[in-house]
Amino acid sequence: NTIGVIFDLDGVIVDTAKYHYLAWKKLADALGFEFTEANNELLKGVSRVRSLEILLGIGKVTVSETEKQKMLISKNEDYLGYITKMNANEILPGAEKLLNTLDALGIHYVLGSASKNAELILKQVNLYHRFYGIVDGNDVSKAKPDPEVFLIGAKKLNLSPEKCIVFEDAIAGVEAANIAGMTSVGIGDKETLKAADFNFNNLTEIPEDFFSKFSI
Ligand code: B16
Ligand code: MG
Repeated sequence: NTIGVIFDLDGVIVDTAKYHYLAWKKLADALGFEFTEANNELLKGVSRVRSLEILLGIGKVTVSETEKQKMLISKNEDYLGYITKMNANEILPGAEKLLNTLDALGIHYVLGSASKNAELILKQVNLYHRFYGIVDGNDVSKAKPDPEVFLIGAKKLNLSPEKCIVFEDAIAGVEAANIAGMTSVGIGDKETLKAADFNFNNLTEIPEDFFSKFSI
């Protein structure tokens, strides 16, 4: 095929942001400061380590490197407690239909996520086998907005970047797709994601013939 698709995971295929929030909030509670859902927006699409730095910044807390490592481990354990209970009911509306459309058109799709738990999450919701490839937080050294994750995705698809269409819910992710020279589709608030080439509130809004405007 001459075009390919790269999907972000959290916020596009599933809503794991709510579980990240609960796990980070537990840490903030233990450290004695407030961590709101609005604060949590700042962590979307951002790597685990960077998320902790942002969180500690919000609480104006300074900790040693060893403590940071312990916090990252315990946060992830709490987070895993939530995601190991996930099932296919948590796939976001429109996602499966969109994958079916791509399958019918013979368009390959890969995952391009910052999460080191991406494989587990996709397996939990029974979508893992459908992806042509997975690029996640274990494969990259530079976080979004660096385009690394999507450029590796393009390699997996065996396509040049301009033939790739990226679905993203985070500002940093849209930016990464744009820097990579790919078509960016923002999923979520249009104003927040105004840098995207196309905008939709969610995947149910993607027209059936959306991919016909790209040369297939
Ligand atoms: P983990 P995405 C991102 O997933 C999340 O949006 C972000 O909030 C999280 O910190 C990051 O994954 C790392 O996740 O702790 O599981 O490695 O949106 O890039 O699919
Ligand atoms: Mg995301």
